[in-house]
Amino acid sequence: MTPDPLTRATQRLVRRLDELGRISDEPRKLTRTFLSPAMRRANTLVDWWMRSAGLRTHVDAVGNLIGRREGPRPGLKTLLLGSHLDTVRDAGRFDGALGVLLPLVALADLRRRAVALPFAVEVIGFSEEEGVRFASAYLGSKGYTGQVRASDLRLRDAKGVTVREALEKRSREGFSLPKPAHPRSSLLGYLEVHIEQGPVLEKKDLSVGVVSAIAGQTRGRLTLRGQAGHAGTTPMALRRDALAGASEIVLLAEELARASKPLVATVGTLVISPGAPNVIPGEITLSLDVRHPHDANRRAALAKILAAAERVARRRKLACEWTPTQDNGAVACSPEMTALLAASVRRVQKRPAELVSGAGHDAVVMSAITPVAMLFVRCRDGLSHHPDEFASPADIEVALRVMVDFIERLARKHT
Ligand code: HGY
Ligand code: MN
Ligand code: MN
Repeated sequence: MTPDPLTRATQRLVRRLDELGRISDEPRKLTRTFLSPAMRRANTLVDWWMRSAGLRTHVDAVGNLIGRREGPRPGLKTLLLGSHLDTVRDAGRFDGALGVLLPLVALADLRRRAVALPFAVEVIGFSEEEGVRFASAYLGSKGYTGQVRASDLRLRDAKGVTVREALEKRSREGFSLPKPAHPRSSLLGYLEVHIEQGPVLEKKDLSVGVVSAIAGQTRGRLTLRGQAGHAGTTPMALRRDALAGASEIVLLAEELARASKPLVATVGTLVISPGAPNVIPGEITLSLDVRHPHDANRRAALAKILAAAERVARRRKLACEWTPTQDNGAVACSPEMTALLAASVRRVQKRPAELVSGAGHDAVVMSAITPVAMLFVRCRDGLSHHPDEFASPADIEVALRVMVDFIERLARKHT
């Protein structure tokens, strides 16, 4: 018995996720960062898949890969689908990639069945969402929506290269701040499919759920400056050890977040200078990531953490400097689009589910130019930002069926 076309499409999609998941800047682990060689190779592969789904493709000024299928006549609105192609370090193969590749097989199925869509469709593979290289997320979708600021262009990576230099290097005709890809009036909305990266759908034993809102997040760098010195000859009482101070602050941030659910606070990177076993650390830069569904709570928590850091620094005679690199308010998904998506979930999965996203997504940035909706897909143990990240073919097939149903439902609404 020949398998159902969407079951076959899911098998193709899973093979493509595996193939894309092998394109990395690092051996034996998946890492693809902004404008890297692996990102260029990933764009080349996904470009081919976009074109084989009948889309016309181009890469924009900030490296986003865009595939477009025009509507039956000029002047029709555009439905935007997509997610990001960059990854964190030692990543899983579903975060971002699923939301770029799944729409391609959905559009291929609609084309196979000659389903007429009374709108254009654009699938976007954003070039940078994770904020790994420049510690500030969403450079891809900010470029697509005309929200890149001059301050973004001044951010420097670990080698001291600025965003502007990185962008100018890739485009022969120089770089200017990109305008929005589309005016708000020309857009129907943006739908992003993404793994949940959390435990809720697994607990409810559901394949998919719709997202009601995306938590706000603040990221930045906290630099502590003390005094480097000889590990063997400097008495403990005379030390101004920046790493010891930073360690206190990491635990204070964790303690405060544990006491203020659903606040989360994370120190993900620590740069130690001079960084030798027999030298007292003179300078530390730690990254701080603070998130909460309500902006006032996030801002209050950040202020508390920074005040505690100041107290530790004063007691240890350290200089303390905070440099914010990102600040995004919480975003509510479009009730209209989400209701339409929930109707598709009910038809395919029979049981709806609605959840808040603790993770940030390109939908946060896209909400500035158009209504947004998100479909979450169950991932094993809620694990993500880890090579063992996994979404099952059965759950991916449910998400594919929901997306196809959603697009047809939207088409009927606009016919
Ligand atoms: O960090 C995040 O929330 C997302 O995975 N970029
Ligand atoms: Mn991620
Ligand atoms: Mn993601």
